[in-house]
Amino acid sequence: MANGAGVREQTLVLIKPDGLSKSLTGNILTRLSETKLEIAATKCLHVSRELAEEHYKALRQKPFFEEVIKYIMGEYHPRKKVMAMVYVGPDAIQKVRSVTGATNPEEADSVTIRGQYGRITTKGVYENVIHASASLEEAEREIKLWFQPNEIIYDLYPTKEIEVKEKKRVWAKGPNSAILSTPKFQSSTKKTKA
Ligand code: IDP
Ligand code: MG
Repeated sequence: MANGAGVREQTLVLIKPDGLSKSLTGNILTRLSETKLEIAATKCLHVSRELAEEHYKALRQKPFFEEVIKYIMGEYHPRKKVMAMVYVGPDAIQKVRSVTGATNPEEADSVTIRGQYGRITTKGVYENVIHASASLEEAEREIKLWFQPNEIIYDLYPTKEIEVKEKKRVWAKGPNSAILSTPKFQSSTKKTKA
């Protein structure tokens, strides 16, 4: 559970494909900025079936599971992607959940993000434009699922170093952003005051 006592927490936020397709990114970020929390990581990505099923594995037995998987993969929307973010700060989980609103957009308070922008489709999917972690445990699992340690500006959870031999795609010409994931960058961020 979230501790709700002003303790620093982190939470995963996803702007779902309906939010991106309806060009609501700015509106949603503005609403989230009311929390005064800090963004510690952000990226856009296509969601694979594997990632979608792992993210929603607690819902595997639900009758709407397949629809929710297709929804988060972008199969119902022209912008087949998700914007993933990590928000950090006091009571982050509860603060983001409260501005997000209830799961069912018809039941969500009309001043919340889901109440303002969500809808239920004719197929019965709750298209509620945003995901937010519901507990400390869920936040840890989800942040580790959606982000690598080097993609987050703070060391939120313990890490270890492993040797990997991998083929990597880099820019064909010009400066190489591979420098961003070198240990030098990491150690300089460790010194950053949170
Ligand atoms: P949450 O997103 O508020 O944490 P969860 O129960 O974790 O709610 O459900 C994950 C997502 O699955 C919801 O955001 C919504 O898109 C979808 N969903 C949940 N319950 C239903 C339902 O009863 N019918 C249709 N879709 C649902
Ligand atoms: Mg949930």
